[in-house]
This record gives sequence, C-alpha cells and structure tokens, in this order.
Amino acid sequence: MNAVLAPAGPVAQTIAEMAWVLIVGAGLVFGLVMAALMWALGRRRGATSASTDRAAATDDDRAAARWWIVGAGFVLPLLVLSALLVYTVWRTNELTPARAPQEPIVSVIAHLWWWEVRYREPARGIDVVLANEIHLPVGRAVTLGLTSADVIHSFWVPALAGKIDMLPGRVHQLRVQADRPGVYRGQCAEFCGEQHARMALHVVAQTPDEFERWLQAQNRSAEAPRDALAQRGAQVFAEQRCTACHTVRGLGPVASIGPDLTHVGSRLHLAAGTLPMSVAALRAWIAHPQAAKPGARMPSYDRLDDASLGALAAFLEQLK
Ligand code: HEC
Ligand SMILES: [Cu+2]
Repeated sequence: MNAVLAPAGPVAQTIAEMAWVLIVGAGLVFGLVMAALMWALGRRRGATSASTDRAAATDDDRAAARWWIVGAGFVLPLLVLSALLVYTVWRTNELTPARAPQEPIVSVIAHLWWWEVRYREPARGIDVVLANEIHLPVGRAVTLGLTSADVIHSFWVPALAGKIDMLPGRVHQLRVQADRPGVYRGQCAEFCGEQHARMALHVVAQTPDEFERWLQAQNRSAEAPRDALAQRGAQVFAEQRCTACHTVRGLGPVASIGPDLTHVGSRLHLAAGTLPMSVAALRAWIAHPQAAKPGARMPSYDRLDDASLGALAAFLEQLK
C-alpha cells in the first residue's frame, strides 16, 4: 500500500498522481453532498418551526428540492465524473509507452508458486535464467514479457508499475523503470492456489555498472565446488536426482520444473520470498519444503541424514 504512494519510477509516479486526483475528486463530491444534506436538514427544521404560511412554504420547498435534485444529483456528478474521465483517459496513455526497438525484453514466467526470469540477448551471448528476482539498471526503461506456465497469475510491483495479468499462452508487455536504486517487493496479485500468498518476487534496481556485472556473473556456468563439503553436496545433488527438476548449468542436465539453481546462492530469498537466503534456510528448505510452503511442487527430503543435508546446503550456498 505505502509503495503505491511512494513510487520509484515514472510509470508508478503517474499512477500515484492519478490516485491522488481521484481521491481528492471523490472527497470533493462527498463533501459537497454532505454539505447539501446538512443544509436541507437545517432548512426543513426551520420551515416546520415557523410555519406561518404553509402552502407558500411547501411550494418554495418543492422548487428548491427540484433544484437540488437536478443540480446536486445530476449536473454536479456529471461535471465531476466527466472531468475525471477525461483526465484518466489522458493519463492512462502514459502508462503504456512504446518500446524502443533495441530495448531488451526480460521474460517472466509465472509458475505455481514461483517466478522464472530470463534475460536473452543473443547478440551479446547473454542467456540467463534465474528465479524470483529481477534486476534492473537504474534510470533505464525495460520491457517485461509476462506469461504463465499454468494458471492465471498477476504481476504487481507497486513501487514500479500497475498490475497486469499473466495468462498461459499469451505474452503481456509491461514497461518498468526504477529511478532510485533499491529492492522493491512484488507479489502475485491474482489468487492462484494455496501458496498464492507466498509468491513474492523482488526487483533489485542497481547502477548500470553494477547491473552489467551482475548480468555477466549470472551468464556464467556454475562455479565448481570449492571444498570437500561442497563437492560432497554436488554428489548428493546428482544422487538424489534433484537434477530431474533443477538445472545447475555446467554441472548437470537441463530441467525446468523447479527454479534454475546455477546461481541460487546469490539470491536474496528462497522459494519466492518465503525464507531469506542462508545455509540454514537452504538446509531447512530441502529437508522440509512442505513445512515452509505446504503444497509446493517439491518433495521433502527429511529422510536424508544430517551430513548429506549440510553438504547440499553448503554446495548450493556457494553457487553465487
Ligand atoms: C519434483 C521436482 C523437484 C525435485 C525433485 C526437487 N525440487 Fe527443489 N524445487 C522444486 C520446485 C517446484 C521449487 C519451487 C518451490 C516454490 O517456490 O514454490 C523448488 C525450489 C527449490 C529451491 C529454492 C530455489 C529458489 O530460488 O527459490 C531449492 C534450493 C531447491 N528446490 C533445492 C532442491 C534440492 C537440493 C533437491 C534435491 C535434494 C530438489 N530441490 C529436488 C521442484 C523440485
Ligand atoms: Cu500466482
């Protein structure tokens, strides 16, 4: 809510201004109607207490009532609503600016209950897949191509733009721009099942240099395990067939039922904003995803012994 009124980019700014104009417009109408009501009630009391000439007073009252009905009931709302209609139609144009042809598109694919994010720029050899996190260079407009792999979801990062539905089989475009560096939280805004509430994402706005460094790092294959523990973790990862659902680029086959884990350790959160990233959180998640997020499309691995879980967590945390 407060993010809507604290916009961090031009599109959200327009929405915030429109919201204020509509709030003030609605307040004005409400105030005028209340004032008219008070006035009418006051008049009525005055008329009944001093009714010298009843017939004349009733005629006067009828004429006044007609004025009020036509004026306050019809003309005034017509003027206010027409003005607001013209205003909103005019401002709405600013919400869908045209995309410059060379502007990159970031694909966002909603899944039950997480977000797949892809950066593809064949000309520069960029082909990045990650989850639940979108990075943007500050001050530059980026077009998001939004779709869904299963049911209808809705993309909403209040500090940056309005809501837009994500439909299977269709791609909706949304242009976003962040003018201040920071982390902006987003949330699925269309009820999509039991873990709809734990389907958050984070937009990280960085300086263009930082963004480029991040993109290049994400574009690399996974780092080889750094120590014996991580080495063991990579082994458990393969033995347990985590690779049936997850990709770790450079270390195994490609699978896309679950989030790409190539650089999972560099992310802020696990499981779409459910847990902040740490070795302990990784371990807890792998052992009991069903406790953190009941219904999540990942089986629990609570049958694994402590050493294997620790090794898995260490391996994944190193994937920066
Ligand atoms: C049947 C498919 C499947 C298997 C097998 C599977 N996972 Fe998952 N995993 C998922 C799905 C789906 C999610 C996303 C859950 C969500 O956020 O709702 C996920 C999420 C995760 C995440 C969080 C990633 C992120 O960025 O949020 C980690 C870490 C993870 N799995 C590790 C593992 C490990 C380790 C194994 C093997 C021991 C494993 N998974 C086996 C489907 C699977
Ligand atoms: Cu959803």
